[in-house]
Amino acid sequence: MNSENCLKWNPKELESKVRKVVDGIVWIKVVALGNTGTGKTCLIKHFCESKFSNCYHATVGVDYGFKIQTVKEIPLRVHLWDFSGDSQYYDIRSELYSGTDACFLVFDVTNQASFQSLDGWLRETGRFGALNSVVVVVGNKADLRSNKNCVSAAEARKWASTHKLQYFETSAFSGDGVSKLFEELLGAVVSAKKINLRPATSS
Ligand SMILES: Nc1nc2c(ncn2[C@@H]2O[C@H](COP(=O)(O)OP(=O)(O)OP(=O)(O)O)[C@@H](O)[C@H]2O)c(=O)[nH]1
Ligand SMILES: [Mg+2]
Repeated sequence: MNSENCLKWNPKELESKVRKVVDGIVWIKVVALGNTGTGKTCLIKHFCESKFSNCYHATVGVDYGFKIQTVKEIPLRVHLWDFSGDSQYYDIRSELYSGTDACFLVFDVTNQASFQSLDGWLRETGRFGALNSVVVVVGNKADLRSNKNCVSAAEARKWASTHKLQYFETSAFSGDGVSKLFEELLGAVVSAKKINLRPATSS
């Protein structure tokens, strides 16, 4: 900063400008659940950074990501809690559900066991009070649908509708369906919480 800019720089004015921006941002907590290896981390990485990795590094306990996303003209600071699907981390997960605004339950369309586990994940969601949040079901790895013994979209949709949940199909590999998933999930949170554009506060 040169001396001329330095003279123009007013800390109070700057603070008030920053406060206006920060005050206008609504914090949303989103939790990813589902068996190990279903692609939760990859989906979050794709949403936050538009990246995909073929390497599998199992999440240890919990991971975290965030992204500022504007939904229905409202800037949201989306906090993504990426829970490990491993049962050994149940105690850790149980401590971290509070304040959840939305959950997405992920299964791998090529893995029947991960689909059958959805009942258990839904029960866990209910046990920790997160059923009051927006919950959706995600069939991930749709790019591998040509594999044998896949869970059909019809079967998955039926399970979701039995539980009054919306169903999405995604591929974290190709990115198909990922934006739609997060747009609709966050849109539902905005509607459910009746979030409106906050008027800018005066300094
Ligand atoms: N082909 C394909 N592979 C995927 C997709 N999503 C994830 N994978 C792969 O599946 C493996 C597991 O993905 P992760 O995102 O780490 O799985 P996770 O659900 O976070 O697993 P945990 O952290 O153990 O609970 C990795 O090797 C990914 O590259 C996808 O949509 N298509
Ligand atoms: Mg993970």
